[in-house]
Amino acid sequence: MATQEIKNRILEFPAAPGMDSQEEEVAEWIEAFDQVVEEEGTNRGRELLTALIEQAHASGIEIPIQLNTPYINTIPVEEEVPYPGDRQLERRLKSLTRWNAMAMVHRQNKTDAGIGGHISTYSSLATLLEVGFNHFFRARYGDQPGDFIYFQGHASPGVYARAFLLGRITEEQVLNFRHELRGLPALSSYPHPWLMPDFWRFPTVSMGLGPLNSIYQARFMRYLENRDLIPKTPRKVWTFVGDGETDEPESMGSLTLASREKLDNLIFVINCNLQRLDGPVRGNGKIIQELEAAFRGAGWNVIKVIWGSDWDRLFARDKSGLLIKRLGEVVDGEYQAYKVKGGEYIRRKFFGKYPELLEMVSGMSDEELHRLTRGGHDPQKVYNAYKRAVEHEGSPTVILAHTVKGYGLGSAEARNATHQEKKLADQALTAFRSRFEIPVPEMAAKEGRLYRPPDDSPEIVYAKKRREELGGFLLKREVPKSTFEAPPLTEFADSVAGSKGRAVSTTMGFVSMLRQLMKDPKIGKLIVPIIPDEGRTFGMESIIRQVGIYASQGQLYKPHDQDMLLYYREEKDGQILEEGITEAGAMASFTAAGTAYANYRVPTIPFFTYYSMFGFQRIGDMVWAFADSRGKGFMMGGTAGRTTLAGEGLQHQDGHSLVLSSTVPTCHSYDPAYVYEVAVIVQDGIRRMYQEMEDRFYYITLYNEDYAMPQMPEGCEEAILRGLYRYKSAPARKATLQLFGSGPILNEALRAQGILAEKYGVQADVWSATSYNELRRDALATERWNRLHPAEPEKRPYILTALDGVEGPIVAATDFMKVVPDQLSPWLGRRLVTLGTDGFGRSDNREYLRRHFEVNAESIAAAALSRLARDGKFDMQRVQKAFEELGVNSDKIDPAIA
Ligand SMILES: Cc1ncc(C[n+]2csc(CCOP(=O)(O)OP(=O)(O)O)c2C)c(N)n1
Ligand SMILES: [Mg+2]
Repeated sequence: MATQEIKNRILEFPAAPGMDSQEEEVAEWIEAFDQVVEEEGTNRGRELLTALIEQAHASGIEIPIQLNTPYINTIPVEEEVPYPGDRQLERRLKSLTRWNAMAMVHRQNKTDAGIGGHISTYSSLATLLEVGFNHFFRARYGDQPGDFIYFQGHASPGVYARAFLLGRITEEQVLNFRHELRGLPALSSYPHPWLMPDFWRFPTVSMGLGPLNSIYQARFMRYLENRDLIPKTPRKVWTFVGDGETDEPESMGSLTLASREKLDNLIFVINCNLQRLDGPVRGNGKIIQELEAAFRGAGWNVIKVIWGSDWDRLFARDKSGLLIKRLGEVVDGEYQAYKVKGGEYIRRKFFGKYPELLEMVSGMSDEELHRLTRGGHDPQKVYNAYKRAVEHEGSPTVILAHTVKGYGLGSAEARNATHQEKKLADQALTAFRSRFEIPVPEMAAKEGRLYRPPDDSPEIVYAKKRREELGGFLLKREVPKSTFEAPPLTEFADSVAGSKGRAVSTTMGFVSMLRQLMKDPKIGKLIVPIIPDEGRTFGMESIIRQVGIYASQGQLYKPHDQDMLLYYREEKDGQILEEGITEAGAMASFTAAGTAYANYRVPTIPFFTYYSMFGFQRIGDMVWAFADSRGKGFMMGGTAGRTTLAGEGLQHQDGHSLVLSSTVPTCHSYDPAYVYEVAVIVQDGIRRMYQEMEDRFYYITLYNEDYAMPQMPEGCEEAILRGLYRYKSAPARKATLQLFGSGPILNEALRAQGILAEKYGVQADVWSATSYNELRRDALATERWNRLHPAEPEKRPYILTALDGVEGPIVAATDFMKVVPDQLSPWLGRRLVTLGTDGFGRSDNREYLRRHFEVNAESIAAAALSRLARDGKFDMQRVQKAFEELGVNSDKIDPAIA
């Protein structure tokens, strides 16, 4: 029948000039081809066609690229295997899961209006998940964790409902779905490892992050295998994606990585219910065909599961290919309307277009036509697709499953508004109850009473047995006890000792530290350096030489620079993940590596080093999900600072990533000035994250300005970690002014200290402010404690104890926005004067940039004198003159708006 369709298509072209008809000629060719296939098999047919196509290309004939197949199932019915499970019991389980999922959301919205939840997404997904749970999703491979499943976030009620049926979660939890703050066991709205750390692994509800993260997860799995950090297993990553979700660039942006890396451990299942939130995904087109072409073009194995088994009888009678032609003509908006409008409409509008088709269904009732199943709701079709996907080798697989949104929800089925549906009308509830045979009395059904059959009921016994055979409960996140020992600070002796007068940058200092860490016999292997094509920017060539870039196929060419010491080395067991120009991809790798301690029981320590401007503001949502995942590791924002990165200008100069990073609760942000500070933060970070198993991660700025790195002053480690320490006191501790500096601007503060003392007789202390964010968090926590314990003696935040006995105003200068030091305003009040780099960057050198943004030593000194004068501590006349001497122009445009 497919042949007939091809013939029809060819015949749509006009006959060639001078020819009576194309029909005869075409028929001859097709006959000959059919004969070859019949006698010598499909492979021979493929070879012949390929040879013909090549010949056509060689002759300069343009052939349109054909990435689509007809709008039917990829797997022909003749090639299907029978369903291995008990269809009846599985249907029963699915019905009960459907009921409990719906009842959970319905109930909660009846008792607490507006609490939300979703019922239509899971109802379209039920069969796709159920077949997986009963036959495919393994919970373990020997002593290795099992398959990873990225669920569609909005389908969580269904996942909970099934876990409830199997006794994995309690009724109390289900009754407290979305009631997390009542001191009772509860369920979070969506998959959140932060909120349910022993249940969920992957936060997926922000659309697009699941698909992207899962591709890199599958790749990271191979990385760990190729580096012998885990044994090779047939483990799979399954990713359930909404068809609307594929609109997100993140969903489709990295498809070619998966095929390039031959990730046959990756299976996408796209729930093509043809709808998103507001309406149809492609009302005027066909999302399944669009995705087929995109995925096939990207090198994926595509399996379409469009029609259920009840269509097979019709296809068998479709001798002319007309039914397939008709299926191909209809757009998604129509398919959606068919489900809403029912059998009579389908007969008239779909089959009625051609008398031959109308005749084909003349023996079927309207009810039967309406019930004709879509592939994603047919366990037989779904099973076969999954089986093929699991057995497929050499490329990732996508299953495009045609489903109905709100399946079984009566009048809500396939309607545009169904996504927002939280409760059903009484009549719809009782209809649901009858359709799925739920043994709950009618009155109780209307309230949304849950139903769980006894443990010894055949369906529960069956479900548990299936899970046992697949290694146990799937929804389990376990963190092994840590045996990790962090290296002591002495391992970073070189960094602590300073650069002995040599001018280096904190970036260079960090790279040496990383090199050192990777040599550590115990933890060296666990370090995962990740770079989005910025290795050379950060001077990481030496690391490339030392540990190699991970390349799953090794290095298939001789690099042109092989004779050089620092050549571009790629290795099958290379340690560096050089991601190419994709911060999002690199962040996805960071996420896989930063959660490996739980997901693979291997505590890999990722260092994601990137251009700081293209970090938080570009991939902030992924960072949020990383924190939710309880991710660990170091984000290293290279080339930080609005005035330190010279020349590059407005779109490169970062003066705000520290503001953005401060919003992530588990992110600890630091802005170090000297290499020893970086060393102290990294050493302690490794200890806290991997030895003490704290759920936290780090954002550390790195700069490219070279200057002499001093030796670490004795005993300042704790103060560095807390965020502030006095780096250089005024002589004889007689300071009447305090200067805070961070990053390279600390040097400007030191220069200002000299200017103020020498020219204006003002003595100042200089402090290194390594983290305003840590200081603020400590102060907030202390303040809260004081508020809640009014009868107890007040505690003092670290910022105030650090400043005990310290005189005068504070001028804080930073290469970031003023709001960064301003975080301390509640505790320092008018004492604090802030200088920062608010506004758009410019292309110029550091001297001009710092003058423009008023963070150079002269501006710091002027700001200090101005404040002292206003406080009556310095002669006002003298300040005017000082401004002139310092080159400070009072009428200059404000850089914040320039
Ligand atoms: C980044 C992001 N934007 C918007 C939303 C809000 N949202 C939740 S579900 C949804 C529609 C999902 O449609 P689809 O992917 O087709 O899933 P379905 O429910 O149809 O299975 C939207 C827009 C979100 N969760 N994440
Ligand atoms: Mg959808």
